[in-house]
Amino acid sequence: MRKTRTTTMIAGCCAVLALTAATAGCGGGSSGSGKKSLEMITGVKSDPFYITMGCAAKAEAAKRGVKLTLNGSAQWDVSVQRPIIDSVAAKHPDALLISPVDGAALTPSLTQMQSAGTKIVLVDTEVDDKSVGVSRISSDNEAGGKQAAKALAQLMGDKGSAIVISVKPGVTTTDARIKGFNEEMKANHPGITLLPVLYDNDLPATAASQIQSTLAAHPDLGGVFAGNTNTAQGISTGLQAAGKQGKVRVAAFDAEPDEITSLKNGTLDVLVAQDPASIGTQGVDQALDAIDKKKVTANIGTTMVAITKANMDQPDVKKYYYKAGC
Ligand code: T6T
Repeated sequence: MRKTRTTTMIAGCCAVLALTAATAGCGGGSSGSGKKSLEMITGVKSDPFYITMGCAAKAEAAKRGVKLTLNGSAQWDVSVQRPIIDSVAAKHPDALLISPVDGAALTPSLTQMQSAGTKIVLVDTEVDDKSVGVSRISSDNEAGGKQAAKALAQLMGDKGSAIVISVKPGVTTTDARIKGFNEEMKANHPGITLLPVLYDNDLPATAASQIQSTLAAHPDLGGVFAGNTNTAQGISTGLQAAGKQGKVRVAAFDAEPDEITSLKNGTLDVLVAQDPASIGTQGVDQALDAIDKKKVTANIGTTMVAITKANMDQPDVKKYYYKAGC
């Protein structure tokens, strides 16, 4: 079923995307009796987005009187996440909340868990096979990419060249951001030339060297879209090393502490912040509803906010800052 969305925009680049989406869906349940066991596997355990999501999920599980065990990969890599899935599968949990690091490679492992009775809830990223998972909870990443393009084009005066640097192909969230960004630029900003997308494997050092080599090849570079936290960190470092901070405009996804610092010092211009806490909280609730054979919501879209220097101190914006710990 299609998501239903309402979008409320505020003028200028301080737009708030209030994307709420929900569709009714039906999900089964496994046991329903006794102490429920929930497991969570996030994309990268040191990533403040996933730390914020995990903290909220733990709090919701405690409030609901269930045990939630947090797991996560050391880096964004299928070969690292797959063994974690397999070790969690061996525990036969009632439910697994997972951010798969690839849209296809991990599907067999998840299908096997689901067939064995574990309820799968996809939080943030998802897999391409729509038969996997009783609920999918994430930002509307395509809309977020579109918002980033609008803000960057405005900052660039709708002219010059821009580049997207992101994680790696096959990450459903960042791929959707790039899609939304490119479609907006192509449809409404013909004065901006898009350079080929670069991928940094979620490594800030790679993004830093990529932005410096891009500047060397394109001295007129006017704008950058950073697809996530680590990419934004690397771009910020690279621009400062090249003495271009504040000269090349940057729109970035996420709002982890280093990005907030870079927004303050003018190296980054706009942050499209997500609501990972809401994703984590709703993930627990959907998992428990599925276990208890209650109705679940198949697709849930959470809100995002565009943060700039102008609005970053507002309380209703600060609540979107990601945490580095619980
Ligand atoms: O942007 C988030 C998340 O939504 C994405 O799927 C992967 O990267 C982050 O965790 C930030 O590093």
